[in-house]
Amino acid sequence: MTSLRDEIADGVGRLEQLLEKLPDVVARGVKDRLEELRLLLLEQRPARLVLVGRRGSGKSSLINAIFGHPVAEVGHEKARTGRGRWWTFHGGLGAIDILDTRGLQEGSAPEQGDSARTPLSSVLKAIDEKLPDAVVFIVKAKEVDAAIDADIELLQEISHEVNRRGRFQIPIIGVVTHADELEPKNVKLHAPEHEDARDVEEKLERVRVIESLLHKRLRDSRLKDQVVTVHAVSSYQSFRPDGSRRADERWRIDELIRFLVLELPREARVETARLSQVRSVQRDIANTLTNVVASLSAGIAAVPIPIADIAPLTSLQVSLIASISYLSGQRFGTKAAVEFLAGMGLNVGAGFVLREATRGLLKWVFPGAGSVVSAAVAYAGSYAVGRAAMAYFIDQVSLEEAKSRFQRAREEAEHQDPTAGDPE
Ligand SMILES: Nc1nc2c(ncn2[C@@H]2O[C@H](COP(=O)(O)OP(=O)(O)O)[C@@H](O)[C@H]2O)c(=O)[nH]1
Ligand SMILES: [Mg+2]
Repeated sequence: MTSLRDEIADGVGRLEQLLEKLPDVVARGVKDRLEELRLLLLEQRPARLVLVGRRGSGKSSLINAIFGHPVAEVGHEKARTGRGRWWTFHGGLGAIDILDTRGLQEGSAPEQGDSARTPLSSVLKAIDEKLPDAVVFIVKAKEVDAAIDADIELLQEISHEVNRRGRFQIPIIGVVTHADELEPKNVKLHAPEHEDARDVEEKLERVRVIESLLHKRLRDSRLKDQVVTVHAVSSYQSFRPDGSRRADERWRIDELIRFLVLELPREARVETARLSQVRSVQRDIANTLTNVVASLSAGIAAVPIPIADIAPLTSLQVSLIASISYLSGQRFGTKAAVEFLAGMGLNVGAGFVLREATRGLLKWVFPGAGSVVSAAVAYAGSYAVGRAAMAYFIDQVSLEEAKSRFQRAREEAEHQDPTAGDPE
């Protein structure tokens, strides 16, 4: 049995073949979009992050804050062996690969010897194995003005080695943790509605000062062109022994995830947006997917192809639905997508068969289409399918509402000609 992913790969492959027949100028734009889609949908992998931060700075807590549930052990561990190797953290919805540099900044020796000669060389070995996507530099709010020179030095070394191997400037994201512990200490940043507004403002001002201090330190280093942002957070969550959450004092983690996902290569975006369960981030990615598929559809239809050849286009739309459902946390290509299609008025069998869905979708999205589908209609159809799927899976509106969003989106999009240049 072929998986839905195989079918998507097959669909993308068939589109590529179709493009072979087209003049280069026409095909180029479409090819770029197809490549983007391939990276987003077919080459998915976990994000690879290097975490640089001292013991107790909040590395494990930050990982848990991103997942929203405990995946990494928080607490007082001794520096132990394993420095300089990749760890995969699995949540219910996805994974992140972390290169732990723990031990490099710390005095205490690891419990067991490391085969590599120096601590840094073990990190370099790990980098040879897999190139990281981004470096996350973690500093406790109250330690920003303490001696972080050595940490920045280490950051420079790691980044230099990554740059040399990958010939790209690895993005660096500075994270100030424990922002909640700044004065006035008892003012809750995660629940400011119960606080005196002046107290909150005073605390926020301190947060901004610390952020710009760290930013300045990084800007003054050789890393200045690689620093994407410095972002203060609180990662604090508390879990009961049974794993249920006792306290959630996370603050500005959503925004951090947004910065992070934007810096990731396309292959790692869907996975990370999915596991984070941050809707705004999922919406961003779903939007990108929808726009790519919509312009791809327009590009394909702009080349007059007979209606019989429109199948790759509808299979693209089914892929879009399945992918948005996956992004939202559903299992890939299962019941949820079928329910959606059925709810939209499509008769799909119990088993999710892409070709069957494709045939149904054809009639639904292009009712009464003549011998060709125009670029504008193709664009609007795909755009509306994406919109409806987003509304249903990410914003969790009813099927009824998703249906009316589909109609509205299609009407909206039909009035824009996707192939037209700028209006005069
Ligand atoms: N108040 C507060 N405590 C935090 C925060 N991040 C981590 N902690 C606490 O700091 C301690 C060390 O955190 P941990 O994640 O184990 O640090 P690691 O050694 O860098 O992995 C733990 O007691 C965490 O609960 C934060 O943002 N705010
Ligand atoms: Mg830890």
